[in-house]
Amino acid sequence: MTRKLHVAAAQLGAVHLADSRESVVNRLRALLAQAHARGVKFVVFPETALTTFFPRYWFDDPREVDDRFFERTMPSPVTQPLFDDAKRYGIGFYLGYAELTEQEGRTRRFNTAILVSPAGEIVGKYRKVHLPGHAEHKPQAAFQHLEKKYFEVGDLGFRTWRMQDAIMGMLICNDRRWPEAFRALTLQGAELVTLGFNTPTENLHYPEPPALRVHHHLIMAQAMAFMNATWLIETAKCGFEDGFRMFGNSLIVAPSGEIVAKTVTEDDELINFDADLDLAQDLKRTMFNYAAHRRPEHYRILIDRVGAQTTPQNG
Ligand code: ING
Repeated sequence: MTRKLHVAAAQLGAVHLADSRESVVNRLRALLAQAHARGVKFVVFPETALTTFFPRYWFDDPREVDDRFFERTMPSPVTQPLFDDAKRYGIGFYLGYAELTEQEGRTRRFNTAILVSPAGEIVGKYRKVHLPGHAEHKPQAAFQHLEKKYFEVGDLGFRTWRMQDAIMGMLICNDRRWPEAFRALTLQGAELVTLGFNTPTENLHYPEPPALRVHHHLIMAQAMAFMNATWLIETAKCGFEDGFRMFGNSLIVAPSGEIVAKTVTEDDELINFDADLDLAQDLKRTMFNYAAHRRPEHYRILIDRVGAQTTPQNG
């Protein structure tokens, strides 16, 4: 008997600076209702789903950032209705948000995602490890990418949880550019990797063709799913947020590396697929049988070296 899980990516279109959390939660609830109507049982929402992608802005007053964009409790009164709906529908979900917490006697800020069970309980938490961008103000740039300013590197590592008869792992956005992240999860048995993203259409560092950025997103998702023999759901928040465009292309990718569903708009859009969680069995038994084929004794450099150092054998 195959294990099936009807999954969905619930993509969000633009969330503007002026948009209230209530208005965003209502949009998330509408997507959840759509998912329920289609018989979906697990939904992945985007990264920082409750607010505009605020790392694109420099704010002089850190208190303003904390008050406008971070969540001190989850669920909160404004997000509780989403949890209640999911519980009523019996749907599990992944939700990305900016987390502010008092930990070890100081205020900590993370780019966070949680897994919430169909019973409405928070089963797992992940804090983004790979923070892209910069910490200093770039006044000449068309926009900022201040994740290194507003967030700390995640302190929870890469972990998996059993939920809805699947072993699930969580990542966030830039993590999808680092193979180490997927390997860390699938070495723990992950068979469904979930990832929300907010990816600018333009590259703030140099004039990279926007189509090339989407191409990179598509090839990474297919490659990471296949090379780790895992299902992969990647959900965008996208569209023009106060004029700053981010691309969509939310995806559901099978362990074969095949894209089985992709969004076609930069708006609120639901894509879904009834996933066979045992589809990867042959791959895990043969081609990507880690225990049979991996040679960690030759991977030491992956741990010992951070940046590239040119060290040819012949000097
Ligand atoms: N966004 C982007 C991402 O990794 C980025 C940042 C884009 C970095 C393109 C490098 C190149 O998709 C987030 N939020 O990580």
